[in-house]
Amino acid sequence: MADGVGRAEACANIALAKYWGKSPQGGNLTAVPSLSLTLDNLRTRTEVRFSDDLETDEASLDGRPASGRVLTRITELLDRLRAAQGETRRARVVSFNDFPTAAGLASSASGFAALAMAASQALGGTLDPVILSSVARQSSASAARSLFGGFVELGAETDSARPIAPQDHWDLTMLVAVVQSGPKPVASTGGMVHTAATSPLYEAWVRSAPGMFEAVRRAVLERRFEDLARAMEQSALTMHATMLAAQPPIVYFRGTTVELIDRLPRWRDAGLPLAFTMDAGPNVKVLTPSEHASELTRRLEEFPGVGSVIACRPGPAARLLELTGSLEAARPLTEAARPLTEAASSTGARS
Ligand code: 2P0
Repeated sequence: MADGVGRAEACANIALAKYWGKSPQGGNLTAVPSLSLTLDNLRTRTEVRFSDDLETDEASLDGRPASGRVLTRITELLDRLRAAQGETRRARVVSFNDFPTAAGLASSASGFAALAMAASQALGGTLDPVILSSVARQSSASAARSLFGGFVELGAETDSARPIAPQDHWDLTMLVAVVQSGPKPVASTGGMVHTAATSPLYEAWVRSAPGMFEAVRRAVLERRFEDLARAMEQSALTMHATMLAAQPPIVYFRGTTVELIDRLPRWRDAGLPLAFTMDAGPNVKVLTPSEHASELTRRLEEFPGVGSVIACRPGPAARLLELTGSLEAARPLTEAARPLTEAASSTGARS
């Protein structure tokens, strides 16, 4: 029932096989396929409330009013859903991340996934994750993947993401080593356009990314950690090499980033299984079988220049939240609908 209000929660995801670059077809389709892991510990909660009293959409993100490009992107997503539902009211959006935003992890992926689900619920629209994945993708391609839990792929020039293995497929932990730094120097969208326009390596990236994606995909499905490490590190480093060759170059690395990616293979050679990746920022994300997570966390926390380490396990699909009480305290609807004892003891994948 649409009463003009919706609430949803979505987890961020980190790509194991990277996307970087838009398809020439437009529509924010991606030039290369990507494969991600949804992370349980980096969540966005969003409430959308349509109202006759508003003349424009309003949004507050982590307690601060949104404006400029951020607000425009929110309005554009709402416009697509309004058009589908014949809705004319404007909306008030309240959203917060349950991870430290100062860590530079504020993610458009979890944000637009939660927004798409909450807004669609508020309008009485679809809750089909395949359709919501397409809605979110048009705003931010990585957001398409956050509609689903576990391991998720988004094909090149493909409208929606799809899950390839559930949350409990493989007991891995992703450790986010937060490298202290200022704000992001180049936003992703602009960085991709600039890379495609000026990097002589871009064509080679678009040609080679599908092979790396296939290697990551196979390693995930067969749970072969060494193969996964090789393919995912090559994917991240080839992506960054392509940006480094742009004119002027896009450099997301900081000193600590370089020190870490030099040290990590030595820890691996000494017997600690790990695989690293990096996104459009200086933080290093390190994947490891969960039995090695505490040892690796200790080492990362002691590493000079690492401010903090956030440990994440494979996370669930985006889901609706109870509409009663505060947004912060609202339980996922899937849990609220079940007896408390069952919800508390459940560790399995959710649909
Ligand atoms: C990824 N990244 O596959 C890659 C790897 C960052 C590096 O997708 O322009 O916010 O909104 O579609 O999805 C981050 O870019 O970019 C991203 P848009 P998005 O996760």
